[in-house]
Amino acid sequence: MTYKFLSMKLDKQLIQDHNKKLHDKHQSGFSFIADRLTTEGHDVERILAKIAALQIAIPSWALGTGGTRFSRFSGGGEPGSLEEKIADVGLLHAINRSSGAISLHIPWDIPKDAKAIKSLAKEYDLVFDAVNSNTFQDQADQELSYKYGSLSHSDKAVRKLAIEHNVDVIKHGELLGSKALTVWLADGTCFPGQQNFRKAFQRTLESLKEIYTALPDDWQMFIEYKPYEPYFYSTVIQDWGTSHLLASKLGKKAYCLVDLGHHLPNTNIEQIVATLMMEGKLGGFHFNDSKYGDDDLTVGSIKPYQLFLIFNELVYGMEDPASINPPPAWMIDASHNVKDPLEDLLQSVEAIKLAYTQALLVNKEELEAARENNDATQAQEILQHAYRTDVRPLIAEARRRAGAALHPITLFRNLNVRKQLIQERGLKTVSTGL
Ligand SMILES: [Mn+2]
Repeated sequence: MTYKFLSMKLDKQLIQDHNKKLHDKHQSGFSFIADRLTTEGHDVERILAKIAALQIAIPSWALGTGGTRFSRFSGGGEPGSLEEKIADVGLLHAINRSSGAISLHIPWDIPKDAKAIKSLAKEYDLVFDAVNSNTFQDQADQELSYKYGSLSHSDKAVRKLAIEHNVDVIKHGELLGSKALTVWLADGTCFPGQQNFRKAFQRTLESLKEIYTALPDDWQMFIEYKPYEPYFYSTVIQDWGTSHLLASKLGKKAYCLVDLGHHLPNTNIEQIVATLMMEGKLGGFHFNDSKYGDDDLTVGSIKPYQLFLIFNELVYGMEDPASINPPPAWMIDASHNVKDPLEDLLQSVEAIKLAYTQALLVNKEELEAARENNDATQAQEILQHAYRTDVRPLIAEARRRAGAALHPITLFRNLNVRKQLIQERGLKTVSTGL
């Protein structure tokens, strides 16, 4: 049985069989929570529809085993081509019906035949999310180096190369139906005095302006920020303020992108989200989790309460009728060094949906009243009442209705997917780009 055949078959038979086995147990759990929420005044059908509608893009680089600065341990059966990466995301989407988009990294995933790749993705019911440029490493045939920066480089010729690369990425994205370019700039310095901060910013702005000019009218540009790494003294776009400054100067198609791992320890990310949405400048979101830095761990594995608080602001921003913020683009941006990447991604999507659903349960009117009365105790009670609700049966029910699996990880394991992938692709594999 080939992998593709297996994936195509999942919808119709294997998932139904899996769901049938779990039906009774699921039904009693779902009835319990549905009754409770109805008693509390929630519209359960409305919540289920919202859960089902939330789609989270999977990046093409998250399907293989990642590594650290020291080592990389291949997990086997990793996708060696763009076609195989699409098949992997297709499988995830068939299992959870929540990962209906793939985000490509250029030049790791340049389609040889864009039309064929687009129709392959369509077979799996996938669309193409934001395309990502890469000026953080030199390509084999590259004459000039990004060692001392790309869009901010002191040499105009290097900046030109980086600009042309980004324009090229937009062209690849257009052929696939993408509508956004994500720019994550690694540019920065390792030592005090190495760079003129102002000049670096201004050069970056000038470079981004040229890229922005090449951006189609119905596209968005997402500007990601990060305080350190790969350079350890400064980065050109170090924080949301710098990202916002650039996005504001560029124009209405430019937005900030928040990556959860790109903050210094204990940063109040939910407050950043609130401010950016208030200004209509939150374009995209990269999910992961961390304990120390940009650890790229499974979403919700370390700080699920923080994720909930962030979603509380996201939901507030999305449901506010006066909001001027467009619907943000959701993507997982994580690395998998220990777990099976596909299992890790299923867990991450689940964690995002849990936090989202819990945020939907927050009683906004009561919370606002508590705030107006400066009642900190009551505000905490309201938030944690939602956070401590076990919403897993709601998410499972939304999946079931969408034709997906009640318990994705169990199904993934019962199908022996990884064993099959290893048989098909080999044990010692390295996913392209990793
Ligand atoms: Mn990111």
